[in-house]
Amino acid sequence: MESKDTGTNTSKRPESQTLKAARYVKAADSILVFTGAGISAESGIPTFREAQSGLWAIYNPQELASPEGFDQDPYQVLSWYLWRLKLIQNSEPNPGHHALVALEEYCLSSGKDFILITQNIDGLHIKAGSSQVLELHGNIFRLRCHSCSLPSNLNLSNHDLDQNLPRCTSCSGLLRPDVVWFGEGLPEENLDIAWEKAASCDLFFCIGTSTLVQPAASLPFLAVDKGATMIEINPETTPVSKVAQMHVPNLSGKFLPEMIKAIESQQV
Ligand code: BJW
Ligand code: ZN
Repeated sequence: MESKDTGTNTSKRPESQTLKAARYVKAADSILVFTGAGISAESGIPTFREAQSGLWAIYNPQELASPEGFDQDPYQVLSWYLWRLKLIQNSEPNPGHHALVALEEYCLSSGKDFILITQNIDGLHIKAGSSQVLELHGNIFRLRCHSCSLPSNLNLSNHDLDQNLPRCTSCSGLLRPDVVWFGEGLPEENLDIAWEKAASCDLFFCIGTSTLVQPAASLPFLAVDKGATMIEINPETTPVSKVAQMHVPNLSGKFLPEMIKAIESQQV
């Protein structure tokens, strides 16, 4: 059985994690990249569960990210999303996002299957230029009706919430961000594709996610059960660390560009 690489092995001249990951990429036929809030942290967007800096350390998820919270105080929820939307609009993709664009280009030009599945709602993968992106928790730039689900083309950042709350043109219901809150189902078609890709990939990158939120958190475990190699990139350990062939205890914006350099330099 292959030994596990935790990034802390200091024995004689171990192969660097960068080269090892690059080798895994070259050997794979089908690569799935799964990202969470950590990949956008270096763009200045707060994560959720990190002590001190995570959003849930300051804000109550039941009040701000649940249908019940919205029903109780839609102004408060929309104001919070407007604040986050403005933060995201003023953010740029970081070297981690850009490296994943390069990884996609490398995979597609070498005939490998590639998909990027993200839990993030910030759209930064697409802004960076990734094209095979599946958003599991929606997108903060879209609004939809909380009553009839009709998509709206109204832009929340142009709306003055103190004047009135945005409403559906069809049923007059309140508009809300098109994101997945606690207790809500994920977009079914995307989830189906995600299950299928996780079950069939041979290399799975789990990047910047605590893997605590279901059902998305089951994807890496499904992939490992079906025989995929798991590379986790996260400064902290998570439930996935135990089943990963490699846990890279580094920032994604540092490690991923180095890995791409190794792939492109033909060192491996
Ligand atoms: C770095 C880094 C750097 C930092 N580089 N790394 C089974 C068991 C238990 C509970 C449940 C269950 N099934 C369902 C539930 C309930 C619930 C759930 O999972 N709760 C748990 C928290 C206990 N799940 C749900 O409610 C889901 N719905 C559902 O299942 O409904 C059932 C249903 C089915 C059919 C019909 C109807 C209903 C929905 C979950 C929706 C989650 N929504 C949110 C908010 C989205 C909108 C918004 O952004 O406002 O999604 S919550 C939040 O968590 C957000 C994220 O996408 C998600 C995951 O967070 P993520 O990305 O992992 O972030 P963090 O902060 O947790 O971790 C960041 C990591 O990055 C850390 O590890 C850092 O170390 C690392 N990091 N800097 C690399 N530079
Ligand atoms: Zn409506």
